[in-house]
Amino acid sequence: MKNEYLKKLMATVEKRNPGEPEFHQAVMEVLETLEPVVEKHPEYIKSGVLEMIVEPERVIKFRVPWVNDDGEVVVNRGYRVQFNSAIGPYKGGLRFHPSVYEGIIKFLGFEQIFKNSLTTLPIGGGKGGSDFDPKGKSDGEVMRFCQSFMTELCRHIGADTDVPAGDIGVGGREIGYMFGQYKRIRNEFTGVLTGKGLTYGGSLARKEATGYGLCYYTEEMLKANGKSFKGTTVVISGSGNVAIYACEKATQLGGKVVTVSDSNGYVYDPDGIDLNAVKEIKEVKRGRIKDYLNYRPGAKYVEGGVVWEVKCDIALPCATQNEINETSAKLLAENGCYAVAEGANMPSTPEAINVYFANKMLYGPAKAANAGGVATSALEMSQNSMRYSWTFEEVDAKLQGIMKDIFKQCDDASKEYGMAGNYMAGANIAGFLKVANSMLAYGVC
Ligand code: NDP
Ligand code: 2IT
Repeated sequence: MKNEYLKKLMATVEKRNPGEPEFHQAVMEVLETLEPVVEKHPEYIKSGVLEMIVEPERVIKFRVPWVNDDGEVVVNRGYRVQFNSAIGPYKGGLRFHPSVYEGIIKFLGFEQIFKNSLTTLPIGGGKGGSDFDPKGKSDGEVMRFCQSFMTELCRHIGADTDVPAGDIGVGGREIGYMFGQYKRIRNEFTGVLTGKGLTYGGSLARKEATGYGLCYYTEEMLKANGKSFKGTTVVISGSGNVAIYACEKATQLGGKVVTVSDSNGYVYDPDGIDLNAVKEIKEVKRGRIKDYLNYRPGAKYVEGGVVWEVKCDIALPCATQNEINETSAKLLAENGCYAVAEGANMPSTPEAINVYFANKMLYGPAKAANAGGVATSALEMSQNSMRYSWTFEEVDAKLQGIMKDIFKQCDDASKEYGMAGNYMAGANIAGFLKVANSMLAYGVC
């Protein structure tokens, strides 16, 4: 980064948010790519928009006490970062994972601002969660935790204020418990959460949306570069919500997915992943991916390995942040992988991204490529406001249109600022401009 103003701003962010490397990483990437924008438009500096955009509007941090099955009191910590409401109510998921701390929620909330802006829909940026670990907990324990979490969170959110959803560790079961508690305390039935069950206001295709959207975006990116999913070998990490539906759509589009993983290891199935087996292991039994061998004894399980060592054409990281480092990125490049598109948030380290560009790989950044989930959440909000629901086909068609539009925004912005093909810069710039122009209209606030 050469621009003196941006360098100083970055130093302030680091000083003001000590011990939060993921947040620094997310801000650094955006500020670096905004360099040509602020040079062409000094009004974003003079108005203080950049200084305001890196500071959350509000950070809420709270105690979450609950009782486990042994009758012991357990205390977790809850968070909601209401980052930016310039273009709509705060919107973003809740993550329940032991690694959650303020820096993780801030990085996710910051990225959400630009992602949500790219969706073309009126949603601001927010994120929340807890260091609670749902793994190995009974349904009763998860319910008591979710109820306690919502007992505090409910005073800060609302259908026109802040609308949480799922993320790692938060799926349909958790959303159900939280929605039930919100409804009970506030005595109102509104679209305050998305990702709800279909019998109580959920949208068809929300469950599939992030993974499907990722593949629609990737197909657009491939098409713009004379390629497609057809006949390719695809490597996917993770085996949760995003990974499962990315696997389903990539297969439907003609790719062969050969891996899925969890935090213990990965499976390699040269005949193509049997998705019904993965769905049963993960969505029904909440088991480990190692159990895949019970369904397909011919597959290989690699304990502690990373999927990036498997030869592929296309890589879709769908697990967690910084899961592809420089070494893994080099492995991908050496093995002939020519496209990486991110289902997870910030799965590539800055060094890995440099490897993609150095090897002229196509790179679909998270903010754009995984925006289909939150976009469909916004469609759920619309349906809740109308007290109406669209068919699966209607929602899926809207999702496809949105992902096409997002790719076009990335492509156009990258060309306008002289970085054709750098969709990361394009996503950051296009996402920023809509929010920044709204903030300019509001003045200092
Ligand atoms: P899930 O909880 O459904 O699945 C998460 C998957 O990633 C699991 O397979 C999990 O393995 C693995 N994983 C999680 N943390 C780690 C870790 N530290 N190391 C290795 N593996 C890990 O979450 P989602 O599928 O919803 O989310 C996956 C990613 O996609 C996240 O980055 C999330 O922020 C992002 N995302 C999600 C959206 C959504 O709509 N759900 C929308 C946009 C982005 P294990 O079971 O062993 O923990
Ligand atoms: O990272 C994300 O975009 C999500 N976890 C989905 C957020 C949402 O509000 O649907």
